[in-house]
Amino acid sequence: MARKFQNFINGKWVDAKSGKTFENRNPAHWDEVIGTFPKSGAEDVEEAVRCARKAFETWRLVPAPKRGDIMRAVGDLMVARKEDLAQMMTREMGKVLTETRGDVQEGIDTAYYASSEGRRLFGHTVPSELPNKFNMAMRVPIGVAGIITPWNFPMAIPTWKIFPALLCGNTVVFKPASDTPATATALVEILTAAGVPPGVVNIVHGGGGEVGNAIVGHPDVDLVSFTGSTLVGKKILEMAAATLKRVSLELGGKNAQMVMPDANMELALEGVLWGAFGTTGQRCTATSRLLLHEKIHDTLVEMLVRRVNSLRLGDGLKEGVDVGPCVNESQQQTVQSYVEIGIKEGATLVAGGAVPREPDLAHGWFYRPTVFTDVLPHHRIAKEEIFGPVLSVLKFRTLDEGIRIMNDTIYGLSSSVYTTNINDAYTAIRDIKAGITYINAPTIGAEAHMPFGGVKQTGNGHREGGWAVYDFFSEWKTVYVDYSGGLQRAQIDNYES
Ligand code: UN1
Repeated sequence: MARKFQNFINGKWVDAKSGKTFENRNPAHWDEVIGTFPKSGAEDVEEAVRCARKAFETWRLVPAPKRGDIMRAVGDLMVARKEDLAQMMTREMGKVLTETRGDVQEGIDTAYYASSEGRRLFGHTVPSELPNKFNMAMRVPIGVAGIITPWNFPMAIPTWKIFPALLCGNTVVFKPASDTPATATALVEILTAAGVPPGVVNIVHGGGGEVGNAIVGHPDVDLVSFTGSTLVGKKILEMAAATLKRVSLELGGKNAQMVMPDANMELALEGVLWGAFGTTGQRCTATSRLLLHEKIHDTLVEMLVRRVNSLRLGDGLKEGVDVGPCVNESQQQTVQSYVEIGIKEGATLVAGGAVPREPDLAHGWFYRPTVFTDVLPHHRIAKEEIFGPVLSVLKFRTLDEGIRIMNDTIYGLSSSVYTTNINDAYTAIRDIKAGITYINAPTIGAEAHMPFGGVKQTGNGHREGGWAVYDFFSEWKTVYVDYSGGLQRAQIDNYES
């Protein structure tokens, strides 16, 4: 019997007011139902926001170090449940167990970082221009945070947003992706077990059109943090303009790995295999373009094709599987349609390009790891985010040309250069337009204590991760204390002539 899941509002597990539900299935075996979840609507969001607003009045007054202690307990509980969370996540969205363990670990790292931030949350004290006057700026909580997250990092991404939001003293209304509601539910259970009081974290399951829109449109939601597609991100920003909410968007990518002729070829090969086909290519940091210098192009393509063809597809829970399924049928169809586009545009399909026919893969949304060569910068498969196991290989002749091709995209999340030439490495670091640049490492692999985010249409300038995310989830309060006993006029009394 599939488990029946519920929303969590004001410390209580409840059904959607409408009583409607939806199913969540295992993408590696779509006949396996993981659970039924409430198909919520605006009325459920209304209730959650009301309770979060009320809880804010007490949570904002809890000392930040105390909130940090709760975050440490959250981390400890995640450590204890790491394996069972990873197994649940693999069943729910398909990526292999080593990766879902990494996903949980990213959450653990984020919890411990948040815990220590409780004893920092630094502000500034700054000298006043007037005597006997004290100036400071401190971080204060903002209010109710709407958190809308994707399915590809079902644990890590919610923790990137929820932990700093809570640590800063905000309360949360959380809408996880409909493809990964069970992992999200486990996170809320852990937060509650660690001592987060009723109303401080609320989860409302359901679709973006109903639950997501209701959160973004709600006048009592003060900030929204969203990770997902650029298309939806733009709509969120438009909708949020009506109430002038603070919005953090982490959107699409068309990340490239560039290989110079002096690079270590084995290393570059390992890098692109991991970057392009890890998580079945379903990361916003995934490598979807491989830029090869003409001198090593043919050699590396040959090495690559051999290895891509030997990647083992399968249920991510099984030992020895390299690549899991796409998350759902529509994602698999998107991949197939881009393969057809690539062929039509004149690129050469050198690996994959099909749904596998093996009987043990017949009940999952699998797609063979795919490589195109002879891709040109104007091809759609060189420009558009596919979010699947498809790699486009392009050729360049000089470092400058490589960087130009690298930057020829509306996105700017992650980037990678393989070279042993330090001058080229630093030139690339300076000239690549992306939020993240790796040297001799793949485009994936961001660490939780570093800023994460992109430029151009990958986002709207905010960062997650590390110290930077605390800027988003707190507001500056500037304070002047005049202890001179008289009226002192800034800009005037010091400059009377
Ligand atoms: C994402 O794809 O949205 O750097 C996040 C990485 C991971 C996070 C990816 N640590 O690939």
